[in-house]
Amino acid sequence: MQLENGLRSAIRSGEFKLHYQPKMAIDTGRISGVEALIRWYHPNLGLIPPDRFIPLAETSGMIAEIDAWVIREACRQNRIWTRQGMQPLPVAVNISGRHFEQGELPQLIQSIAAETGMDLRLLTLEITEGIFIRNHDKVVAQLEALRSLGLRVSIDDFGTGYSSLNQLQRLPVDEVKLDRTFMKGIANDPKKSRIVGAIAELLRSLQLHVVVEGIETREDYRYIEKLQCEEAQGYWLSRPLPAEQFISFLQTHA
Ligand code: G
Ligand code: G
Ligand code: MN
Ligand code: NA
Repeated sequence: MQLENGLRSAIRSGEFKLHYQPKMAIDTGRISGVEALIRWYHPNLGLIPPDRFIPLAETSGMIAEIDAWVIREACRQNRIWTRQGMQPLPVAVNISGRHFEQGELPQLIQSIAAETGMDLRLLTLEITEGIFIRNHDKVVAQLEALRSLGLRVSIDDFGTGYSSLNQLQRLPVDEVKLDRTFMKGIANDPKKSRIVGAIAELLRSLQLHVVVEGIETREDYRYIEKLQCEEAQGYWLSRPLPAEQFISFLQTHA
């Protein structure tokens, strides 16, 4: 309850911050994009991770407001970086299934783009497989409306939920992020690595862009480098960083 009350004032009080985790293009080794991840700096409790407050925000009706803040902040930051002379960098944000179902995203994003000047071709929305269980037609229609704005849609945590590869073929999405549980210990587990290889190949045959998450070690990277995937993300490259540190990371990596 206390946390819930705090959540209500957190946006107004400026207690949320975005951290940024880079993604790397596997063919060139260059930084190809970034995922924005929310953090809550609570005045008394300190840093609260999203796992602890996003579910609460979903059940207490605050998730739409938080997601809107995240999208706006990510776009705002993206514009700042571009104005500072950085190469335009694609940015991905996580959208809660609860919020997605409310159906207001296309309008919201259009107004944020108008307000911030964001080029929507640089924006990716990460959604999870769960949203496809209910209201399939409505979900598909909304995805099409979103993609017609120029942005990209990605299925996050792929492989942990309910969508089958068969279903995936009918969904208007651009990208799939292979869940990090597939990567855990991959370098020492031939069976696991064959499974990941086969899934990546299938996704590829559906013309989907594949991101592998949870690359924690050089050995993990060595392994997935050989697969037919486009991008890698994980602690091996970098943890999620505050905006200022992210810029330094980019400068040293380039
Ligand atoms: O960043 P971290 O590993 O702590 O994220 C934990 C979970 O919280 C992940 O599933 C991630 O997708 C989710 N998450 C992180 N940032 C956001 C956000 O801005 N909005 C939503 N809806 N979920 C987020
Ligand atoms: O569900 P989603 O993919 O949005 O969650 C992203 C979260 O995963 C980030 O908040 C980040 O903290 C976490 N993460 C990113 N890279 C790694 C990694 O290499 N290993 C582990 N265990 N977690 C990671
Ligand atoms: Mn994500
Ligand atoms: Na994920």
